[in-house]
Amino acid sequence: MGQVFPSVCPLDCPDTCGLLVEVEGGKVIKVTGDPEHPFTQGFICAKMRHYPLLIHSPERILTPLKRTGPKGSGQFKPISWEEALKEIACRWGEIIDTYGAEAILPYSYAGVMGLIQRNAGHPFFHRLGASILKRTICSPAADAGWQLVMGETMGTDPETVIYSDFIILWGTNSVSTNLHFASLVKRAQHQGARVVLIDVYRTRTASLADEVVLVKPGSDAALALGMMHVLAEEGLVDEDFLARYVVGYERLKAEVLPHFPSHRVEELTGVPAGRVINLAREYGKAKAPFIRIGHGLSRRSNGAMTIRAITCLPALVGAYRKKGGGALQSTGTGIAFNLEVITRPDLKPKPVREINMVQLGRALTSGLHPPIKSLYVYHANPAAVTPDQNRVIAGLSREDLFTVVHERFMTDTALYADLILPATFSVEQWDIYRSYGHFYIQMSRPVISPPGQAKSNWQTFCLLAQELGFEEDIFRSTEEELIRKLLASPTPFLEGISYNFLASGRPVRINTGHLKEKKFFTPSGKIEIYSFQALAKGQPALPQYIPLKEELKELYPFQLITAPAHYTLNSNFAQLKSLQDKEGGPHILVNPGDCRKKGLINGGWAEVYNHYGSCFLKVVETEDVPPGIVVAPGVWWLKDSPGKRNVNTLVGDELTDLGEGSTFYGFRVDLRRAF
Ligand SMILES: Nc1nc2c(c(=O)[nH]1)N[C@H]1C(S)=C(S)[C@@H](COP(=O)(O)OP(=O)(O)OC[C@H]3O[C@@H](n4cnc5c(=O)[nH]c(N)nc54)[C@H](O)[C@@H]3O)O[C@H]1N2
Ligand SMILES: Nc1nc2c(c(=O)[nH]1)N[C@H]1C(S)=C(S)[C@@H](COP(=O)(O)OP(=O)(O)OC[C@H]3O[C@@H](n4cnc5c(=O)[nH]c(N)nc54)[C@H](O)[C@@H]3O)O[C@H]1N2
Ligand SMILES: [Mo]
Repeated sequence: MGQVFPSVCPLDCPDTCGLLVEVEGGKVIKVTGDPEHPFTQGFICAKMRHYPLLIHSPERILTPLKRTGPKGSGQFKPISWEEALKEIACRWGEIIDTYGAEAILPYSYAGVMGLIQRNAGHPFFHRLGASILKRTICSPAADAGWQLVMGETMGTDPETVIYSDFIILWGTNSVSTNLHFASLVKRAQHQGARVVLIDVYRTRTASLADEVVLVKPGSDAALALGMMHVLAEEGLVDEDFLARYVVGYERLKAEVLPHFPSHRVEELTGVPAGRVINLAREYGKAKAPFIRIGHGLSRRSNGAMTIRAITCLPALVGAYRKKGGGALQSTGTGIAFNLEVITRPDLKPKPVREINMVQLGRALTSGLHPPIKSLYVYHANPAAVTPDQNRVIAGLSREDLFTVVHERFMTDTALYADLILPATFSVEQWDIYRSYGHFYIQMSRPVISPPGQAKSNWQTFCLLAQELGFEEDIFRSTEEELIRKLLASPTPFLEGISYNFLASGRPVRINTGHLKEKKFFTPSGKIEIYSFQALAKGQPALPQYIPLKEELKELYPFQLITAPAHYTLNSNFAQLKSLQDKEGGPHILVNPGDCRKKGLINGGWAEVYNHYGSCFLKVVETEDVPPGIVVAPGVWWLKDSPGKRNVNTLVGDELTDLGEGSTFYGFRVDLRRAF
């Protein structure tokens, strides 16, 4: 038995699990859940049980590498950190002299979610004056939709769901993507709660639900408005709550809801009128209804509006004043920290341009002024995860683009680097974590030494700052000092939470007591069904149903759902053979009738294509997916995909109605039998 240390899961997942890491002979031999973590309660997902295999993988990059062959060929030679840093400084110096610092673009997202390592590049790139990356790939439309109704109000505490008697999982495959919440939902169910899943196909979470409601993709706002219509017609609203805490209900009732009688909702959503009525009645009559809102349904052209409409439902029935009632899209605990202590926007020499990460391919291949001449990628894998993959790869292939990738593995993105810098794992670095799916924060320290010459994001940016002669103190701070600084700039949420307690590695709940006096953090102090903020943003003042664009229906008859996979997390873990086998490798779920129509064979391969590109996926025939919809779970490595492209070749870089977010779920495809 080795020594056991507390740690935190660094992955981009709402659960942010408390871990126990067993170390023997300088190696992590086992990762389990920390039973003392109040939310994650001692169990972890199948993915993280495989963490030691990744940490000690023979595939890890251990030294800086310099490209010796064509881009993408994977030919590199080891060099020293000194050489690598000198080359970066020299190339950037030339680029800045000719084009200015905005010709340099950082690209990072969610490889590590700790506040220090995740934001480590911000002060550096601000100081450099580089272009700013709009980090919009995941949830900005969902956030914007929530925000119009609820402002800065935090989501309902997920731990209270055990007191709910009626739970809607709306566009969230919790059993795969929010496991610990799913477990609380099960507990509520054992105590008598009814659980309804609203999705576009039968996900793993369907097995947890008492009822599965399948909607036409992108039609959820119509369902939400249809439910509100029933609530209003049948007097199932909480008049007292509406009068005290809500703005705009009367106008919604008069101007919008009459357009959503159940028979029309049936046409729009595919949900039989009777079920719409029943769902609304059950919701309206529940003692404490809870809605868990996923991000998936926001990754569409009408995504923010969809979330906005759903977010109005709890207001009608006064769910927020019932223990166990409410709604959760994200806990919104970001406001607990004064993050600018780390990100340091004040270091910017002047205002700089912003580039949307969803449109990386476009940015690298179209005539921007100045052009992007250098890309610095850290804890992200754009070649695999970003929309419009063909254009992303065309951009990454540019001989004149100086690309640096800070990575742990030879990812699809690293293959296109001029220089690769070796990166660490969470168990080799300091950090402090918050969660978007619960209210605990937790610190983690290194429990093993990094192998080879691997360095953390923060250490690497400090070295780069030194090389470029940046004098600011922050670039001489250690990670531990930064955590102290973050905690020394407290917000009411951190009151009474000391560095010393956190340093023990235990999770602590942020304080939310002070929120009690003021309930809703919107401009009016009330829940805003009618929203002046929306008007100011060019949106309708009241929630509406905005249909998806259907122009290409004739050409491409299938709606493609690029859902998260159960055994991988974005592109993480997808390199492990054991998990590949469990998940089934790159595949697509197709309704049996559609298989017949298209001559596809269960277990055979299909070429899936549209005007963006094509990729090959193994056909899995299943009744779980309705006709006209195909589901391609996971982000598979291009290396492991026939044709060296994955499903993101089929996804365009169009943006959402608000928030400039990705529209991963918004594309149509056709399929043909391949081999
Ligand atoms: N088809 C499809 N595409 C998707 C999605 C989908 O469900 N389907 N999901 C989308 C969503 S929601 C998101 S959030 C994005 C995620 O996009 P990304 O965050 O870019 O995706 P990851 O696959 O997590 O890649 C993270 C990389 O960071 C590396 N890494 C981990 N820790 C560290 C570290 O400490 N330092 C450094 N330097 N590197 C580190 C890992 O090895 C990994 O290669 O993908 C999006 N793309
Ligand atoms: N195992 C695993 N866990 C993960 C991830 C992963 O890749 N794998 N990714 C992590 C990340 S980065 C994120 S952002 C979160 C992902 O969190 P979410 O984006 O909330 O992902 P899901 O929980 O899968 O929710 C997406 C669901 O939306 C459904 N959906 C799509 N379109 C519609 C629609 O129009 N209407 C309705 N009602 N449903 C629709 C999809 O079928 C899918 O089941 O999970 C995190 N956790
Ligand atoms: Mo995400």
